[in-house]
Amino acid sequence: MSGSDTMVAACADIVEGAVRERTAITRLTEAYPDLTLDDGYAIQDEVTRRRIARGEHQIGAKLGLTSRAKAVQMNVSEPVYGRLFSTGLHPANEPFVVSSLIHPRVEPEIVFVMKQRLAGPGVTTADVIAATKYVCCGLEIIDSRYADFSFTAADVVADNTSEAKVVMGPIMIKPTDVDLSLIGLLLEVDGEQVATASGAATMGHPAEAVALLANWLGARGEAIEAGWCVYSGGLTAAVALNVGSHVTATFGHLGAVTVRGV
Ligand code: OOG
Ligand code: MG
Repeated sequence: MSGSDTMVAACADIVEGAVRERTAITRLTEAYPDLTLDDGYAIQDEVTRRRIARGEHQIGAKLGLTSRAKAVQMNVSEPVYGRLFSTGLHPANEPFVVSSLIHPRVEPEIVFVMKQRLAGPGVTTADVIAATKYVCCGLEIIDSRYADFSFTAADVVADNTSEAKVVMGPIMIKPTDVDLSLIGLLLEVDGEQVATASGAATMGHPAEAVALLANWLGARGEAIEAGWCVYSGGLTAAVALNVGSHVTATFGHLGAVTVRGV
């Protein structure tokens, strides 16, 4: 093992320990101040490799920090990506046990379900739309393993971009049947409006974020695979999920999706 392999394995142990113990940790960049974004992805890859070896299945990917609202809230302006697993699917309408995670937050997203494999370079928004089977709305339940959700881009990438659970909305439509940039969104907590946005909040068009992912993965010899679902990034700042409260995102054309904390 090279020095950096040792570091990657040590950081993967730390991140996995936090998930297992449901206990927040300090940023990896405190112990490893030189940690780069590439190191972060190497750690994410190592944890992914271990999860797959334990029998989990990757079902898709997620973009992070693709909207200004998220970049401002997290104080990280660099878009990033993470991986979604079969174990992360949470059925719509089923109460969510808040104590199963460290400090869950919820954010509204537009979700792409792919019919064709897609890999860069040169993937455009139009290519993404052509390769998409349908789009729906969704809520992502994120859970940073870092105390107070405080991290750098390298830290959050090493932590699989706070991946925990995903909920999919009820209505599937063809991406050519709507202008995804103009889809409106109302986010409510316990019936009170907390934010509004439109699809354009993620990089001007949610498919633009998916194109970015296809180009990133292509550069690494990977791809967005047919059948994957891709969460294109929170359109608003994320909100805390508390016991006894519910978070509802209502989208134009795509219906509404709720998570209720218990
Ligand atoms: C990082 C995950 C960001 C998004 O949609 O922007 C993300 C975090 O905010 O903890 O999933
Ligand atoms: Mg997200």
